[in-house]
Amino acid sequence: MNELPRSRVFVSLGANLGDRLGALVAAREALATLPATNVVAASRIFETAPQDHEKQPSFLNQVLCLETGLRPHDLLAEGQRIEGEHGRRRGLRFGPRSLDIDILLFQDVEAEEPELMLPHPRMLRRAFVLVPLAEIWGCARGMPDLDVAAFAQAAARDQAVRLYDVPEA
Ligand code: PH2
Ligand code: MG
Ligand code: MG
Repeated sequence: MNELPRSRVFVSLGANLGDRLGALVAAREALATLPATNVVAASRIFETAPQDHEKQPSFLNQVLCLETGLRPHDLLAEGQRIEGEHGRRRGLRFGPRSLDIDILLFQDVEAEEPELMLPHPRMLRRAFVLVPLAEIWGCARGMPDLDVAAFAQAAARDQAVRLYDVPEA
């Protein structure tokens, strides 16, 4: 069967409940095994102060660059399935979560639907997205021409983001 041409996609991972590091590692492995999908690059992992709803534990965050033949809604559904398999319960908006997988940018796609907005509407004001995204922005193809490094620097001035020291396995 002929495969669809693959698109580059940036995805953000976040967790602030339970085994945060385990959830990020498992999410990356699960995304890498989706049909017609591979991980092109992974940022380092950052420990970040909670945004939008501040009374909750700190997060671990990471951004991945994927290449996928899946369509945006299919990737969204797969991400939600993986969240569910890692104990995600739908609760408070912006509240604590065992695993969050958000599509940030999808090559050559803009979407304005309640369940899928692309580019992600809040990404440019979130240091926990921008700082890891800036590390792997070299993978961008068919994305808006943004100075991600400058946005990351500006956001990181008032939002705490620090490199997370991943323990040796
Ligand atoms: N996710 C949210 C709300 N606030 N804050 C940080 N630091 N990291 C997140 O991933 C995060 C957040 C809603 O998805
Ligand atoms: Mg989110
Ligand atoms: Mg989400």
